[in-house]
Amino acid sequence: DLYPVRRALLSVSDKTGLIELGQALAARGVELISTGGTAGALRNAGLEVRDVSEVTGFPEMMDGRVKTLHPMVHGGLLALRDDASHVAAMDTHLIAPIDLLVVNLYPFEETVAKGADYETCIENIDIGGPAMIRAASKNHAFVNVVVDVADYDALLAELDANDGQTTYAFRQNLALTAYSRTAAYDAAVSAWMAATLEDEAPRRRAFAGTLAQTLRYGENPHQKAAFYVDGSARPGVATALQHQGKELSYNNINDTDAAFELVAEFSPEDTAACAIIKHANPCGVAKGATLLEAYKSAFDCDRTSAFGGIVALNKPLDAETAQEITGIFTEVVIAPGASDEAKEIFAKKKNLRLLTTDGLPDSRIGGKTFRQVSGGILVQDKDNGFIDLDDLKVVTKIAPTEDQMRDLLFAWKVAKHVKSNAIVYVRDQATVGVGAGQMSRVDSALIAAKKAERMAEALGLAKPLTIGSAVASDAFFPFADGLLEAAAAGATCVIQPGGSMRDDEVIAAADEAGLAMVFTGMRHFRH
Ligand code: 93A
Repeated sequence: DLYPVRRALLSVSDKTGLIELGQALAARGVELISTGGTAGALRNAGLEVRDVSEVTGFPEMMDGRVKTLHPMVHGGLLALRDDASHVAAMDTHLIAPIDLLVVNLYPFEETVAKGADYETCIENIDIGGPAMIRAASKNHAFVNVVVDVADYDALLAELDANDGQTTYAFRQNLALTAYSRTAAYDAAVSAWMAATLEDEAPRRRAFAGTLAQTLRYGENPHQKAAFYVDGSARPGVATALQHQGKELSYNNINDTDAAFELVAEFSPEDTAACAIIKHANPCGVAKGATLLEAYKSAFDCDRTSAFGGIVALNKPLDAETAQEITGIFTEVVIAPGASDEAKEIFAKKKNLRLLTTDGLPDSRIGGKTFRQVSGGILVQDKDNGFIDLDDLKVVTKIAPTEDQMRDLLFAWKVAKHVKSNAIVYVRDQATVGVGAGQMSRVDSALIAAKKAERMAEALGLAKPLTIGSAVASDAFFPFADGLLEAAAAGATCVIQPGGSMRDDEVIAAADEAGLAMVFTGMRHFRH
């Protein structure tokens, strides 16, 4: 299954490493064929190269839209070398076999990420490149196809190990990489068109990502895992810069994402905010006059759970906050920047990962979320739902005070990021109890209150902080029991979507318990 590489076609947009590769191939006696820009670069470096236009007998035309789309190229890539009729066809038409294809495509994803206009994006859809990649991949029995600069060295090593030939297994692996690349490329085009046309339902778009990182393992050590990125330039865990610490794990990436998306609900122009996440749920979220204050308040919500957590900040990490964070074991800190002093403090904690970004994610921005089920993928719009003061409807006899209203809105923003059923108690813009992921809303209310009781004991407080708190429920109370549980824990005001068949009962119970309650008209299930 060894097959020699005698002739190569190189056509690359990203010319990184091209000259070195061209030189290495030429030194191994490989004949080089190339498209305009690539040929020019090779020739400038003193290499001998044939132009594709000479091979095809056609000039590159229509602004380069048609350069390699020709039987002289595709015949050379697709011909079966061991099939008499294919060999006869090559002879008749003077088609020379191409044994190696090196292509990287027009930078479509980067062009979109830069926010280029429609025409520019269209021009950056590569046609000839994917056509050749797919042809060469199909014919991997004989042909090598390299689509990534990172694979140049492996190709040369393979040639050296096999006296100028490659093994079938090697070519097969290249073909897999190549098909993954063209699939991701077309998926990026599809996603861009869907976004451009604002296709309401995500019915027709394709999905794919590009492998960014092979992970040590998945949620558990016996599960293999990897991280794929969609190429968007959005600030977040996929684009963050890691300053120190071990490689992020599968769970770290998932939790860091949850933490950063949550803290991004709070504008840094307003005030500092901090979210601490465990297993994708917040165990403390707070605003504060400073990051330090916000972190301390968030930590005080549930100190037990915060151990080994992920901390997200909405402002650049400063030295004081960094110092405080190192007080307990934390897995990851993500922030839109960090001061040099803060970085120095963290440098002493080898296991702590620090990630910084160029800003916060835009919580109002659209997008899609995906979830795998047996036999399919569920796609939906990202939950970028947002409510304002004006959207709230007071349904009880008493209305919340201004301070209560502020805490209710804070609790609501947090509840959106808590797995359902979510119940969130808040005091002074800091969570004091979070009930997450229970199958019954009553249990979420109860668990959050219990945790607050335990924290009060730990902090040496006379009574739990849920007393006098604002409480949010991510979906309506189907019965009065959940609401009564919150009232028993000491909540004095409630925010919830409303819309239950028994809203009347729930409102009556609230009035009887002396609670102020507002309806949002919007639900934030998160499963
Ligand atoms: O416009 S194309 O889709 N038409 C083609 O026939 C074609 N063949 C190769 N683009 C085409 N390519 C692409 O040109 C390659 O995928 C590569 O990205 C680029 C290299 O062009 P140059 O060698 O002129 O820099």
